[in-house]
Amino acid sequence: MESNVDLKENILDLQKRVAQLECNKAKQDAKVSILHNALFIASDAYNGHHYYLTQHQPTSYTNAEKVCNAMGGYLAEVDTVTEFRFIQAFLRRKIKSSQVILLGGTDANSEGTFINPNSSTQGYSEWYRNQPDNGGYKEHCRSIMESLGHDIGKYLMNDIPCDIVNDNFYKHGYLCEVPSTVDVRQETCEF
Ligand SMILES: [Ca+2]
Ligand SMILES: [Ca+2]
Repeated sequence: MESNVDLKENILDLQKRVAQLECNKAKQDAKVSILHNALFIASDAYNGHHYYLTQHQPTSYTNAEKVCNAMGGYLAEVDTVTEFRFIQAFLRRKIKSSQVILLGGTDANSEGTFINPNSSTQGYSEWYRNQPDNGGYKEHCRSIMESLGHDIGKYLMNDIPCDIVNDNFYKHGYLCEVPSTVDVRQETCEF
């Protein structure tokens, strides 16, 4: 049987270890917060959600979706014209004209009918003239960008390939939508 002295030492030892773990966690949280802020630009709140823009190339719709899911949200889905105006205003301040930002929604199941996977609805769409055009018969994902041609200066939708890659001119990023109640920096821990 352990003496009271041994027990007291054990308790003190455990308290010290807990303090160390708490200190380590605080340091890790600070690092995660710095990295997150370096990768994502947060919008103001809109209708109980925040939007997180990254100009980090997603490589594919599926990968971008996974990152948004890990943050506790999904690729941004436009449900109403008011939401679209909010997103347009946010991107107008944050992206350059050669940047293409992936949104949620594909027409992979039925050509020409874009469905937002989180809401399972078509939501609200505002396409560029002659879009969606399913260019090369392979454009099944929804994006938003500033037009360089007709409708110049607008930020409207265009369908693009889902396995998007940067080229000499266009640089890709994506937009996540996360409920404001979620702490996006804590969502990657699962127990
Ligand atoms: Ca298509
Ligand atoms: Ca297109």
